Amino acid sequence: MEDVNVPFVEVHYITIQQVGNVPITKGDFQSLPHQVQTWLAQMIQLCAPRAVYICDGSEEEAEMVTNKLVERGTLTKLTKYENSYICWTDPRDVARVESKTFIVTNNKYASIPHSREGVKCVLGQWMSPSDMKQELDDRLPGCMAGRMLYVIPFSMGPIGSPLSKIGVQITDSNYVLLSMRIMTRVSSEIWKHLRHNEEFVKCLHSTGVPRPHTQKIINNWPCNPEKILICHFPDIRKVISYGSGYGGNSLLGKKCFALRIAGRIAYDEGWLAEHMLIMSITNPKGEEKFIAAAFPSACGKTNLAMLTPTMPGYTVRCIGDDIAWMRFDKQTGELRAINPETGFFGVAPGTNMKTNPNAILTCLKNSIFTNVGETADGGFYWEGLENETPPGTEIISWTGERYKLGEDKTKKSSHPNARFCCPARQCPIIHDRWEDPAGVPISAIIFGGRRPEGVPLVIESFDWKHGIFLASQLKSETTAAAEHTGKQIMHDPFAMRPFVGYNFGHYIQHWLDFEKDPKNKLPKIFHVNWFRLDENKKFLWPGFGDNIRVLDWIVRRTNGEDIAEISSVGLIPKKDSINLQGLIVDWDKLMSVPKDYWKDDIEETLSWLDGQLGDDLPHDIRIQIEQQKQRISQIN
Ligand code: OXD
Ligand code: MN
Repeated sequence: MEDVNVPFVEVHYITIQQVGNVPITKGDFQSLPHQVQTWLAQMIQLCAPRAVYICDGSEEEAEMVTNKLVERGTLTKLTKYENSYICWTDPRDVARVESKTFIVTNNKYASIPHSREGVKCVLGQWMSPSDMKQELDDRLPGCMAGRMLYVIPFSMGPIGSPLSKIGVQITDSNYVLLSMRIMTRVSSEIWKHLRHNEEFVKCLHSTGVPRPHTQKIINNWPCNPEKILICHFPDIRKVISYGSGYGGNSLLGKKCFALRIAGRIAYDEGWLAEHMLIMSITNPKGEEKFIAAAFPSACGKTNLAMLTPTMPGYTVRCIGDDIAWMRFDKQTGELRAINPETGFFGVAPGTNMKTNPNAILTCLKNSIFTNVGETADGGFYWEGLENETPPGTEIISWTGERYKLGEDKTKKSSHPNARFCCPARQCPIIHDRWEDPAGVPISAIIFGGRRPEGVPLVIESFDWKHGIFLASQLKSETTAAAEHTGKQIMHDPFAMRPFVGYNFGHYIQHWLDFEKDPKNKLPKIFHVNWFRLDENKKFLWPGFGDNIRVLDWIVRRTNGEDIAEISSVGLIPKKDSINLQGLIVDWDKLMSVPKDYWKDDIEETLSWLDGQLGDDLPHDIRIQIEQQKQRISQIN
């Protein structure tokens, strides 16, 4: 496809350290790989920054940028910790903006499925190249005027690993640069790994606030909320993001590249890019198993990935908390996974020494906190830290309000989607193989969501196809990670609804197709639900560290133990086959499969999947739905 969004511009080669009339203040433009020079020269002309800074990933660079942001008031040092900073955004820029996120392809149905007439597709949004060109022509020319353009070379996955991919992000936000340094591998080494004409993922990001400003800048956080646009060109491996500085909208290595673009690359190349944590569990006999698990945003992936087991003798280690790139090894048939990221961008509220001590210990240095509260003595604070913070402590909330802890319970210190951003290597339980270029072998894949009603604690799929059906019917209560308001149960198949970069029907078929190669050792697939409520709206399951009990059951199933029985929705644990020592739980309520609930659920699931995917819904999934209907009708 033609490179639609960039009007052809002549590349002015190039006086020393100058592109056109824009000076290069740092780095050697001419030593960059040729394909990078060509793209950069076009983008520099288009965005018209005041100067260009080619990042090398060094500590001096971080120090220089941090000092600048502190001077300007975008970051404030948290004096309680080493090299850590707090940042409050413009309150209009606090979450991923799914409604402004698009996939651009010539063929609409390469991006989104053939939804039935009258149904609004929520599995991706498509825009035509010509419409997107208009949108971008309205935004990009001169969008960095008066600003520095940073060039960030980065690798998703260990630099040089055959499983890794290279990207280059251009941004006019130095907050984004600092965060990218935590979340990805930023280094001038990257240039050496880009061979002659080799493809790289082109990522352009602008906050959309050229100088002189025509709008008031709030909290020293430049953004242009009315004009936010996040667009993906999977055919040409490119992302353009405009108007937002926040998380998944602006750290383009994460959702844009590692899920939407990489998902499409994976489809083309025969592997998987998934919204999954990766962890290992070692049992008291010393046997270790690796698990990948997909949950919608803000459903506790980070907590699960770093779980502190309540059962003695078990060890959990973390490889990643958000994204897994996985491929079946051609020789051994194992499914091998890497975490392409190097940091955690976790939801802060609710995280504490009880729910996730390892996350707290990870972010005590070299971290950036966004939209959390600050204590008067230079610490971070958010809802959930009440029991670890003395009453009366003075808090400055993310909106700048001062109050004393405990005096007024209506005060909120943090935005519900406030985040910590910290280096994975600082995690006390990071696995010593977390950067293994060959990845780790996955024995089980778990899907889960927040399901207050009807859904048992754990279900094992009957087989691969049924597992993919379990993933296709994934639903969850909405959270604050995106712009949705109010609590509603939303479909989120594979926990990928906001993140898939191509036709969702093709995506499901891609998963199904792995069964066709007999060499592939297919992991077992499970569905879990930590969030079932009783009639008094109390959680039936304690969750957090006690989830090890369910993981233990899952691992024992991967070893073939006879501890499962058939239900109409899948295999569920035989009575008391989960170790519940020391817990009081209502097993029957936790595991029950209420006929009426599931009868409605399967009808609703069919109608939703059929409406969304139309004829793109794979035939195998329709068969699974029919089989489930029959099983449910047979419940007494
Ligand atoms: C995230 C998300 O930030 O899923 O990881 O929203
Ligand atoms: Mn996520």
